[in-house]
Amino acid sequence: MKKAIFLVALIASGLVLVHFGLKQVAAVSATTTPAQFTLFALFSGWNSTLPPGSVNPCTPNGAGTCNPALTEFRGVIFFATIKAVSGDFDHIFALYRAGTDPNTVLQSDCTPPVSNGCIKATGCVGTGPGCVLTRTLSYNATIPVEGSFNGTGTIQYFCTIHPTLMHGSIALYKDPDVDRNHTVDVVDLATVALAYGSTPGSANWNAVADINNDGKVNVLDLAFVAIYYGSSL
Ligand SMILES: [Cu+2]
Repeated sequence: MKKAIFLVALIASGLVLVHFGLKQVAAVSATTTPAQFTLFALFSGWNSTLPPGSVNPCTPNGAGTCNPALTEFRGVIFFATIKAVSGDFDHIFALYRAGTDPNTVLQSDCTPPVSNGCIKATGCVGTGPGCVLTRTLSYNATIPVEGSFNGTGTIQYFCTIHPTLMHGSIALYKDPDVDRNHTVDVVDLATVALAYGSTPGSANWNAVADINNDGKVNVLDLAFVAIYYGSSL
């Protein structure tokens, strides 16, 4: 009985946190839709609201309208839709491993066999030769690595033609749909709640409940499941 009350309290606290506490995490969910996102290709930065053709960088970098910081989940295939913007230049969207220096990014990195951290790229978006107005690209992330507990995974995205201005990051969490039944539901919330407070070695440790992969199941993990509660993934 005590345990049941504890679980309900935990779930309630997670839901309350979503509304009042973890604005930062909530903001991420508000500007991105995990499993799919659309980026508009502008020289001044992905999703920039500056006029097409502007050569000044957008600000603030990482916001929803300037190289947005995105969130995706390990094992959940995401689909990127890349759209050309009339009046801007031609661009190529590419995913890269974390830590790639933008100054070294080249179109040729993504020509098989890929090199310099390139994972995969689209063809050209734009109106130039060989370009089209819309491209799509899908990816199934395998990080964070099982058993690593060194935080979320990260991959980067670039325009390989203009990598210093058109450059953002995607944070990769474990799937808040813990049981992978394609809905974040009460079972997922309860699974995280049961592992609450645990670290590797604890009797109630459950690695899949450590959504942000920091080696402890705490309010951040619970809140993450609560944020995506009811979502189909
Ligand atoms: Cu570009």
